[in-house]
Formats: sequence, C-alpha cells, structure tokens
Amino acid sequence: MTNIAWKTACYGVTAVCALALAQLAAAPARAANFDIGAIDITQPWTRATPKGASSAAAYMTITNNGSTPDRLSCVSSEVSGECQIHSMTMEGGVMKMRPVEGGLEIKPGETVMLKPGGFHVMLVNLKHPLEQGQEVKVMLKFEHAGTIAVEYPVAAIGAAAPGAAAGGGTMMMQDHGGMMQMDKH
Ligand SMILES: [Cu+2]
Repeated sequence: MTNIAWKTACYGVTAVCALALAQLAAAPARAANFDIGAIDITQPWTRATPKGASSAAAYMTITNNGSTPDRLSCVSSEVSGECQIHSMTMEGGVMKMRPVEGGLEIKPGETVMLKPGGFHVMLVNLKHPLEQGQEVKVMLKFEHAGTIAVEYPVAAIGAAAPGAAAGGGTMMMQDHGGMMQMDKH
C-alpha cells in the first residue's frame, strides 16, 4: 500500500478529508434503505473522526427511478453546523473538493454513488467527533422528491467502504445479511 499524503482544498476543513483518504481500516456496517418519491437511497455510511476534526464525509448510493431528473442538496445534520454536497476530482495530482453548485443531478434511471474519492456529503463544523457504531442523522433535500432524514451508520476511522476490509482492492459487500453484522458495541 502506498500512503499518499493527499492534498485537498476543502474550504478550510481539510483534515478529515485528507485523513479519510490516506488511512486504512476495517469497517463495520449495517444496511438500511431510504426511499422518497422516485428516489431510492441505499447503503448510507460515514466514518468516525479523529479528535479535533472539524468535518466529516458521508456516503450513499442514490437511484432515480422516476422519469425526471432530480437534484440533491444537503439541508442539515444533527452533528454539524452545516452540510454540503461536494465533488472530488484529481487535478494535477492533487485531490480537490468543492461544493456542487445547484445540487447533485441524478438523471432518470441513473444510479449515483457517493463514495470516498468522489461525491460526498460534507458535514462541516462538527459539533463533536463521530464515533464508530453510532448513527448520524442528516436531512437531505431532493428538488422534486422532497426532504428526507437519512441515518448514516458510523464506520471506523479511515474506512474505505462500509463493511469492507479496506485497502486498494476494496470489496463492497452486496449481501445485507449476516456477513455485515460486525459491529462491536
Ligand atoms: Cu468535502
């Protein structure tokens, strides 16, 4: 494994994003689906944050089963002062994050995965660290489908995926059954 010191431009909240990309750990995971209108949200998850971190990223898979495009924005979360939808792109060897203007478009029939290294929900100005095994409630707004509260189970610090033994070849667990019961409380 290479341990790359990612550089991010995240409006002054770089610490967690950088750490999250660089660190590797196994993650517990539970799976829950959230539906509103034509929008189907699966496998929401986030990660525990190191002490002093000011932000965290949350992830999920979103499918638009409708016939019109929809747009995702983040309204609020119970653990942070603010929340935003960010994109992440590699530019000249540097990872850059920025808010998605006007919301993240999800086209009819399209599935968009928010995941490390890509789109994510950015929880800015954390009120307290996120702890593994907890759940974080976030209010999301879809322009057409409406507003929905989604619960994000908190995986280990630096986890690359929910329920995965993290690393370069990350394996996403498809099975929502017994394999995923790895939480330790
Ligand atoms: Cu971000």
